Amino acid sequence: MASLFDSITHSAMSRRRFIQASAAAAASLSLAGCGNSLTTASADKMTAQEGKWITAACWHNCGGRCLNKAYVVDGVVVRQKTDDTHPDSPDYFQQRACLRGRAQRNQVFGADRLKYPMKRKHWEPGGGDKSLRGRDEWVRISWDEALDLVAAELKKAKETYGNRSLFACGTEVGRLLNLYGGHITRWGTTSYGAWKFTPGKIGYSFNAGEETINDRIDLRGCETIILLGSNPAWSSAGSPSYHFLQMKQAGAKFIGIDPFYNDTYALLEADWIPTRPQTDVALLTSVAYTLITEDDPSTNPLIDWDFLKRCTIGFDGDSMPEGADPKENFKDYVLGTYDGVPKTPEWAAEICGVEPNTIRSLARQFTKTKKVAFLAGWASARNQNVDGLPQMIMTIGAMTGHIGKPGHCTGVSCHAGAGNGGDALVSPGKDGLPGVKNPLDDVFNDAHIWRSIVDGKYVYMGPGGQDPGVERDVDIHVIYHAGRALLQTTDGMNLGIEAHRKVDFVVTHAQFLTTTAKYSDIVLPINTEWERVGGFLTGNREMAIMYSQVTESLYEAKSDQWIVTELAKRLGFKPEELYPFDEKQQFFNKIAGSKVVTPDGKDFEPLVTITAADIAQWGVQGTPQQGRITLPELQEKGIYQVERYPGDNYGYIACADFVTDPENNPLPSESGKFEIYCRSLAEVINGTGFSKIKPIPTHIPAPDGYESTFKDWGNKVKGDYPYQVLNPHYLRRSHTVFDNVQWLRETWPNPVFINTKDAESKGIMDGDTVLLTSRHGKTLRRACLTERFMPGVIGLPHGAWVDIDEKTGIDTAGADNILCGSVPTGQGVSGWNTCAVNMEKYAGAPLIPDIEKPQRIFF
Ligand SMILES: Nc1nc2c(c(=O)[nH]1)N[C@H]1C(S)=C(S)[C@@H](COP(=O)(O)OP(=O)(O)OC[C@H]3O[C@@H](n4cnc5c(=O)[nH]c(N)nc54)[C@H](O)[C@@H]3O)O[C@H]1N2
Ligand SMILES: Nc1nc2c(c(=O)[nH]1)N[C@H]1C(S)=C(S)[C@@H](COP(=O)(O)OP(=O)(O)OC[C@H]3O[C@@H](n4cnc5c(=O)[nH]c(N)nc54)[C@H](O)[C@@H]3O)O[C@H]1N2
Ligand code: SF4
Ligand SMILES: [Mo]
Repeated sequence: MASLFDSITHSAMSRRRFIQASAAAAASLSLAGCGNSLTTASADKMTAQEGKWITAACWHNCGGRCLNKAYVVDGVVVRQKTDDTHPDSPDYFQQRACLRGRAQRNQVFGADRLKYPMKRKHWEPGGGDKSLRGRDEWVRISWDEALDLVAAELKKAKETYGNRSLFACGTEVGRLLNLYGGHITRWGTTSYGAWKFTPGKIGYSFNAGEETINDRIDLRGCETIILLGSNPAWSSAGSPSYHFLQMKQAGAKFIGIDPFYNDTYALLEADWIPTRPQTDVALLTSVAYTLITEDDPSTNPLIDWDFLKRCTIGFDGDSMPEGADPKENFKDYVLGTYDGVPKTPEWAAEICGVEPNTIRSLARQFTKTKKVAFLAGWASARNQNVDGLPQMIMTIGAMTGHIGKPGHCTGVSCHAGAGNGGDALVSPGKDGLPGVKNPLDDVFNDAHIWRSIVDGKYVYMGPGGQDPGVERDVDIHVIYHAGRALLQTTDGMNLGIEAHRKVDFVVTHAQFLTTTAKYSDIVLPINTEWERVGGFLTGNREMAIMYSQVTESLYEAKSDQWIVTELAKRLGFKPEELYPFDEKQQFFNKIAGSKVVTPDGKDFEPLVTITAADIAQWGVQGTPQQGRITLPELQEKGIYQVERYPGDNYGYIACADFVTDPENNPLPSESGKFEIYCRSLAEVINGTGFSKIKPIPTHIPAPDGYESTFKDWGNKVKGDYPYQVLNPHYLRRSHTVFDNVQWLRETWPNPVFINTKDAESKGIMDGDTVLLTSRHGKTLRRACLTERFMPGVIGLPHGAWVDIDEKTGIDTAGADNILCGSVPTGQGVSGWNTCAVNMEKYAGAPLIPDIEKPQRIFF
């Protein structure tokens, strides 16, 4: 089989014919179970046949959400298209797919799909030669053998070492292992960084801050939109950039505070304030200094004193909470009244790299006299020691009164909700499955997973990760991956590889030989959403997508639920103990429970009309109901979108109730107000033991931050790792997903972005192979020289599949977490966005472009 796919892959066929051939091969093999009768002629014949358009899932964590339709002929997708369910307009926009989504058929039907269960050649019970994990050969095995082996290993670990020896990640396997007595799992701040826990404490009612900004139609009323670390053009593909363009067309001026002049700023013709990673709190502290020192209520009103008085605590000595030292207020910290260090733009410039005069003019842009939106992405908060950043951002918004009013807001604009705040107007129901509680309370913090496994001890911070840290012993023998790409996407990948080579058994459910699969003993092929019963996807607040099954499961791939059900049987359970009803009934429950906003915008009502005939046709349990759209129509269209227009009932002004009447609408903080001085934040963080912070926002140097690039900060002598690297989320991928898709590899080569001056000083030319070294690991990439990353900052795109050259120990794929170490700070925040590195021209063999690397194809 391998030779068939090799010959297809490496033949001189046109790309279009290759895809058709590869796709047809996949389908014919899956339908026949085996066989190799494919010819390109048969592939061509298929495209001439009649097919039908089916709404196909684009189910990744990609920061967008789009309608993706597949033209299916005999189970093979021969074309794709996107939203044409209604004409496009700025108010009622189409949910248009990005290039990744449009290349989805190239992924699902890729020649590198895992076809059969596989066992590592030198694996034997107990592990065999564990050092071979990640570089062993693979042997095809039957499903029965694979499931028997996995069940036996789980049983052995439980009986010998107890359930605390099982580490697993994935909803379905979690369910199984909970039924089986429990397992250790993970928690983390993932996408949100410091926005995960800080907002709830300082007064924003939503952790993660997603509801802190106004909706897209209101934002068209802004005069100035200040973006801090925000790149919807890359990280919120689909429609958000289109909404930002409407704001620009309505007259908004844009500013981008970022180490990278990204495509969003270019699109919006934003003024660029180049600033170093992890130093935003310092920059914004000096913005506050400028506002305080330049404000004059009669001649130069910059600060909204009324807002500060009504809506905040801790700004000055008069507004401190009871029991707090009045000297610890924010204003006196900024002015240096008691510590003798005024936080002037000159003070900040040394840290953040922004010219003092640029800081002063930035500060003036926040003036209370204009309609300003201050919108931050999450990336700047995915740094070490930035737990105070959301508080600092809120403080600037509060000082200038840009919260809670039309045309004014301050908060998070990121992911699928970029540029469009507010609750979902339409949402699917729940699957109805009863939960299975985990009898164990152990959970590893993301930044600690691999160290916990290697060292045999970890810091337990309570079930919600918010309690004072307590050290616990732990002894992991099994790692089970069935969701997420943990080895690839958590910090400290070299330590992660060590952990994978330590335990007795590693198993992964996978669609391709991903990183977690590669370092496993047993790999179980899973199907994709295109091969399952269907489901819902949500993204921006205005729509929900209902997708359907596109094709049968390819080869021997099965669903996660099928696999854990088979394991449950082998572990002594009845299938219905795990799943009382099947995947189709779960899907139907979501349909029946879907809700849509009522026309007055005040309530929700059922979305879908379901008849007795629908229920009979689906073969499920249910009750007929009246809704907004019939089930067949929803299935046909694949989407329900709420039509919006200026002045409708669906607008959203974040925090408006509180700002209008603070006394009667208290915020969820301790004081009920925005807390510029936040006792609970400091208490929790100082309790974890990872960092020490004050109740007011202050810049705290990070273990892998800018200050760490010096060996002598006072005399400004650079150390062994003089550059900062950051990991922008990249167009080729959704994290790790799509990294293997050839079309996308060809389109986006995944280089390392280096400022031209830095490259010149190291003798690096465009296309040269560059070695990046951090104190945690080494990786190679080809250089792309640019003026769009500020000097001293290197851009290494997030999510490439690690590919270690076992002779040198160097990763050749540009995997970000090879460089980022396992260093939790603050409230267990993963600071994986930035670390300190050295950069040099690589003396070894130059890298070939990713597109020329062989695909990982087996059998
Ligand atoms: N250094 C660094 N690290 C980061 C980041 C960074 O900026 N820098 N960003 C972080 C962020 S914001 C996030 S959200 C995380 C994302 O981290 P992950 O969630 O781990 O990343 P994904 O690549 O989305 O992983 C999804 C995995 O699930 C698999 N999969 C797809 N469908 C199914 C299915 O039906 N069943 C099973 N079992 N598996 C399936 C995919 O093949 C893929 O391997 O990464 C974080 N890591
Ligand atoms: N194509 C693609 N899109 C994605 C994803 C993907 O993997 N690929 N992942 C999705 C997910 S789960 C998430 S969480 C979001 C993440 O989306 P974001 O959190 O917005 O992350 P990024 O896109 O990495 O970075 C956004 C901008 O922040 C800047 N930045 C980085 N660090 C700092 C800093 O310390 N200070 C300042 N001021 N700016 C900084 C970067 O240079 C970049 O311009 O993206 C989502 N969208
Ligand atoms: S933005 Fe996401 S959902 Fe939309 S097409 Fe791209 S990958 Fe798919
Ligand atoms: Mo994320």
